[in-house]
Amino acid sequence: MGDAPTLWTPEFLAACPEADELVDVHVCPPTHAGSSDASPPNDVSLAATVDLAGHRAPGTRRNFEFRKMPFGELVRRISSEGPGEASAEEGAFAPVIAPGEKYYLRSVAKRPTKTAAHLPAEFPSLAATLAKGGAILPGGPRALFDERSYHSTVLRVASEGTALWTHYDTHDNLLAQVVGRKTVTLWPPEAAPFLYVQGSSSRVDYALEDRGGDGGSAGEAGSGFTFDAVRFPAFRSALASRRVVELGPGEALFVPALWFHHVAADAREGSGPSIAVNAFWRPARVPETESDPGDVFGNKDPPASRRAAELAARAGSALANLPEPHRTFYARRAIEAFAAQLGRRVEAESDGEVGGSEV
Ligand SMILES: O=C(O)CCC(=O)C(=O)O
Repeated sequence: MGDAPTLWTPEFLAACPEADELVDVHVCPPTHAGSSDASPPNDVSLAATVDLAGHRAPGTRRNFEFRKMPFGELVRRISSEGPGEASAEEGAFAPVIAPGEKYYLRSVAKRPTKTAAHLPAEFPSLAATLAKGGAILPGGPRALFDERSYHSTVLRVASEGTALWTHYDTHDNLLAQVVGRKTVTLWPPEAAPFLYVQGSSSRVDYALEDRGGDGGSAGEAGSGFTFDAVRFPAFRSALASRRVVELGPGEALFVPALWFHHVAADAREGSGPSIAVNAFWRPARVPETESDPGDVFGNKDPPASRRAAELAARAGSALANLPEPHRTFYARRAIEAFAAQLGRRVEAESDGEVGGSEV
């Protein structure tokens, strides 16, 4: 990681050549940890989690506002004690939403809808300090990936106490922590059936306990985290496969494609901001034709998976006119043929029921 972990002080970052460049920052209202107000279902606006654009549940509103500000201003906001609270002090910034608000930057390219983020292009001076380590940037002597598979390098700047919704990415990822500490919780792809996945995100309100839980819904406490056990009972089955990793400055974690991850910046008072860089690249055995050229965030499912989903929908409608038990009987047969083609077998239901809802 080169000299970055020692060099990237707030003063260094606020005075870097890119300090005047405008960046799009997610600004989240103060969290209402421990609030007794009942939140309507699907309302995540009170959670301590930043629901970055692509990871929100369909039909829910954002729990942040986008605000353009110079990079140097972001650094000064997240580095001051209690961001936004010091607005009365000379030189401090007025809150965007309210005192106690949180900030999160996921850097993007200058033409964000056209190309993926590339740290050496958007933050050349910061990239130069990382380059010596040679593991994170493309072409580095110790890079984990072939340059032809490279997708993007992203700067992540987070206020203390912010967390990202549990999600997967379709690309392999080296998450390099430069400043501050964070906890990454990982689940393997096989845990997907227990994670209530919609799009690329789990809908489970998973929260580390010292971060204020899940806004007052029925949680399962005592193991360092809470989740809503009433809405998400099957999540319990995912717990054994969970891996929890603490990352500190100068440490990096390989997050394989399709592994779900929940990322939480240190929430302890005074722990300060978390700053990380991650490199995404196409996994080695995924052919280039399975990458969507318009996938600037590295999280679009491959074309093959979209075709498979369309064919599955057509298979479903092909059986729609059959009555039960014919529909279930032939659906099961189709599933068995599909599984056999992939070298898998469909397990028989242990209770032996053949009702229409079981397939
Ligand atoms: O470190 C972070 O802030 C988020 C990392 C993340 O979600 C990712 O690398 O996909």
